[in-house]
Amino acid sequence: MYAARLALVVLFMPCAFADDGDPRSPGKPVDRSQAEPRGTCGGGDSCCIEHGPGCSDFTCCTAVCDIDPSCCQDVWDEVCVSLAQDHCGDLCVSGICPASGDCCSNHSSPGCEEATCCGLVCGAMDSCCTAVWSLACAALAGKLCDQCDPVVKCPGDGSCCSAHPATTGCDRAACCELVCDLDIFCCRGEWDTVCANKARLNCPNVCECVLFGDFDATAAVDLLDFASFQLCFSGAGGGPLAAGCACADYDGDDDADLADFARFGP
Ligand SMILES: [Ca+2]
Ligand SMILES: [Ca+2]
Ligand SMILES: [Ca+2]
Repeated sequence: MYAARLALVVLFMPCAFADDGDPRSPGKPVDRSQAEPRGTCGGGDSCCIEHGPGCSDFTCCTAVCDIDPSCCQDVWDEVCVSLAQDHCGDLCVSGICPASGDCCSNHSSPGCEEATCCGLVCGAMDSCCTAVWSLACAALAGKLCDQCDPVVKCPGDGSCCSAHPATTGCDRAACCELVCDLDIFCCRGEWDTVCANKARLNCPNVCECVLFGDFDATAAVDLLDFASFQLCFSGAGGGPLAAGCACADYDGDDDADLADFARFGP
């Protein structure tokens, strides 16, 4: 009897495994609609702003995706943000919004005066509503809030080393980014003398060379300068620059690579 029963089990086992390709759960179908969305919860950006699927607060994310699985499968869009505002307690609601201070520029108090913008920024970065409205908060407002002037992407127009109040940003990418990280006004308002001074103090090479590529200060870039550029060339991932090579670094990231060479014109 026992032998007959065993034979029956062996006979039917291949059929039990055959319908499922997953070796971890033989015979047990995987419910993908439940299994996959959870993988996107607990990482990535805040649940309170729009971005790709899933969000950083695991509990909030699973609550929202239980209601609308597309928030974990496709994109975390405005519907998901709205669900998070309704179903995630205080996560996306800051009690101090609105508070005093312009949302688009930094100030020494928490929060800012436009409620929606204040809530969006604090949803993405708590400290904007618990500590001070820092440059990082103002920069976030530039991305998230309609009323803030857009932040000019680097490089912009005009020399990094001198003021040009009519334009924002400056022409050397790495230097432009470095200065705007220190002072978002330089990429939102105007490139004033404060920005130019910050460039002089903080950007390697850019303000040490009067004319890019003119190593011998003849006010012209020629084949003699090209020979100097070759000696200074640090290659991809190279740097820091050797002494006397400031004129070989166009973008101010302390190397002389192909990006710099592309701007070199003897
Ligand atoms: Ca020259
Ligand atoms: Ca460079
Ligand atoms: Ca470089």
